Amino acid sequence: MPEAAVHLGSGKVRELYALDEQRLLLVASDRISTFDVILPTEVPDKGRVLTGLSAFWFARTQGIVPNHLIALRNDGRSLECRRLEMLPVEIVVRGYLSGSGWKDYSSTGAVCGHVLPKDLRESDRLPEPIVTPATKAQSGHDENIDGHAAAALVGAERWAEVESVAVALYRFAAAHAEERGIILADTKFELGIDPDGALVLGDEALTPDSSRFWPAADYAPGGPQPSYDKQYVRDYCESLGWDKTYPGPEVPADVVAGTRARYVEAFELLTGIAFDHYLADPQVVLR
Ligand code: Q0Z
Repeated sequence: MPEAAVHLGSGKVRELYALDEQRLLLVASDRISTFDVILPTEVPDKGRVLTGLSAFWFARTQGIVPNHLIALRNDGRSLECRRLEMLPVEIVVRGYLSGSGWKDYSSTGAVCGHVLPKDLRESDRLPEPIVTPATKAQSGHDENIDGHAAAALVGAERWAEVESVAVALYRFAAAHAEERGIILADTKFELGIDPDGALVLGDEALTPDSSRFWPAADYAPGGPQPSYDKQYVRDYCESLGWDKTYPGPEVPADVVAGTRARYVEAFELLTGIAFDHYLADPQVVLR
């Protein structure tokens, strides 16, 4: 008899279980967060969209770097994964200047030690993608560090490998997305080491929760861009004058439906697979 899954921890919108010594189960819920607060209202199938996208990318990037995926469960929201020794840094690759990258550039002209051209605007495309590591701070908010600090944490040789793998993953996914009308502005990877000492891509990959996806048709540098998936929820919450502290507001059905439609649209554009087809047979994303 297989033993029961042991709950190891909760992320904002995901749960982590141990299946045995070597395997984990990552389960994506339908919870949604905005302005770093989990809302009391769920977005139906959001967890399936994220899990399906992660599995899709894992299947297509194996030639760049091996990943932790063992199996996609037929609930469409759970991934069986190999247990890794996770690196103590998050690897963000940025092709555009947004979020904390824009903030740091505005005040210093550089992001994580990458000195950038002088005249960039918010959301501008960068001359080349940059790797901007961050440490997983206790406070919850990640702290950007430079490549030297990252190399000190994981070793110089390993860091060089991480940087080259991360840029290759970003270039592959950004080119794929651009052909489908979506800008991949930036994305966060979490990598780990397997028992043989090999670098392995873990966690979720290239989802709307770990990335900034922008609709290419509306791209207008010089200010912040609307988010592909969460913009309805953000706009609704802003319209309430909510102070962005717990508890967040309930979200009305039309805003939930619009948000769900955006997640589904992102899934369909990026994968080329009808979401109903995924629900009927999740394994389609692996083929
Ligand atoms: C991922 C996280 C979540 C809470 C640990 N393959 C792996 N090996 C070892 N550790 C992890 C992984 Cl993916 C690992 N997290 C992030 C995910 C809920 C925290 F679903 N933590």
